[in-house]
Amino acid sequence: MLGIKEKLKEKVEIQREEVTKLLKNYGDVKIGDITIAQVIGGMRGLKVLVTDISYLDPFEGIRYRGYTVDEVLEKLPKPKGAEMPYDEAQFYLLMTGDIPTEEEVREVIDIFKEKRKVPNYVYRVLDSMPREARPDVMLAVAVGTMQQESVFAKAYAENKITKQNAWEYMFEDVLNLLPKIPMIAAYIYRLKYKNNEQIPQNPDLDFGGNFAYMMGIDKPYDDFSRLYFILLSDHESGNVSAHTTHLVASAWADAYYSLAAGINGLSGPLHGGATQEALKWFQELLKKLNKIPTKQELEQFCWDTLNAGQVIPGYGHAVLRNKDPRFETQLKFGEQYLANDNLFKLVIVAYKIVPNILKHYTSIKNPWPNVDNISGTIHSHYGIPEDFFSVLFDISIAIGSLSNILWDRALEYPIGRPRSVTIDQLSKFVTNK
Ligand code: CMX
Repeated sequence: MLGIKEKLKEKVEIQREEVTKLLKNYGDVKIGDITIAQVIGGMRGLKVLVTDISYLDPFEGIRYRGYTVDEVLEKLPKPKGAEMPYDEAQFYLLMTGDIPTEEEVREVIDIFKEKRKVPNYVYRVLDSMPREARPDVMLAVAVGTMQQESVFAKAYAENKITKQNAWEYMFEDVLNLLPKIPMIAAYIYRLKYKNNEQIPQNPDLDFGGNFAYMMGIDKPYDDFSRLYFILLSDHESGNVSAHTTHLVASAWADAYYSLAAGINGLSGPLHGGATQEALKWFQELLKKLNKIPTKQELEQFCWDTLNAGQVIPGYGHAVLRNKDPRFETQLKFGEQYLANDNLFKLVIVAYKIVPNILKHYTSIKNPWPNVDNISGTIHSHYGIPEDFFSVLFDISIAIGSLSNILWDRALEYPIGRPRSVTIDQLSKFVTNK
């Protein structure tokens, strides 16, 4: 068996040749045009990034290295007795493009276990932060604090890095950093919400299983953690957090700086915060009626939201034009384990009614529930407070973003630096037409 590093070495050589060929022979081939609406509209729809880690098909949904959500859940190896695959297997898939064998995933699990011990100074920093600090701020601070561990930064300072070997140092940083993220996240959770009563790690457990264990939440939360971290691991590299991580890394910042930036990028209410908004909407509805609403009552609540000039959170998508398989998969989990939860019942009732209203009375392009529609309901079922949701999302994006920046280094992608225009220049462009 080739170890993950050797396998990557082989793949990096092949992909480098491909990129060199494309640049040398076809560098001036046009793949699209830019409109004023796209420039002003957050580059929506513009294909200006390259990544092989995942691809978001507007109709099929996300494909991780070419595999659909269902294929990933079916093909990746699972811990004994578990229903969901190892997150380590998803990491292997995103990194190498291959579904790992049991033996291959075992290597990653062993490496992760060996590297997951968090330096003591990180705990001291976290302990000294105000208890009011948001948990995702604490996570970003912890990751930034560990930057001094960066093998890449040290090698750079010692003039050891070349364009050719840069990815190998990045790889070491990724392997050192990723297994620590759920450990730190669970520590922050217990520090903030459980009176700092910490639960030591369980050396027998995997990435997701150990996270659930350290959080102190019983089965099947271990399986939900594994599932959630896989589903949210990557959604192309254009979303704010993945894009931020990539951009910061493009200036040859190490994995610690880059991921800390990505964690900050996730914090906004329009991105990582949407899970909270969707949960709040369902909670308000339940509180108002104190029961599962009838069709008419739910329709009225939708109208109240729309008439107040607000969007209905948890519906719609900037790219997807069909049902989100990440919603559907969590729905199946909920049907199995949350059937008696009133909020979950509400998610199901709303699924049958809200898309019809949005389709007929707004200009929404995709009326179906998105991934954030349901995640918050499941998190809250397991007692997790709303302001911790973005930390759960951060653990997931660490898997995808770190895989992305490893490949950015391996394929020697240059620093990101788009140009800007002024409004005046745009106006002149139109009058000159
Ligand atoms: N409720 C009501 N109206 C909505 C709507 C919703 N959930 N989603 C879109 N619309 C409206 C838009 O406001 C827009 O109206 P105007 O034409 O009057 O400006 C119109 O429908 C067209 O919007 P769109 O092109 O379909 O959607 P966008 O690409 O502009 O925005 C998104 C996408 C997700 C920001 C938007 O659907 C939204 O605000 N949804 C609610 C918040 C949410 O659930 N966010 C999580 C996104 C999940 C993810 O990114 O993964």
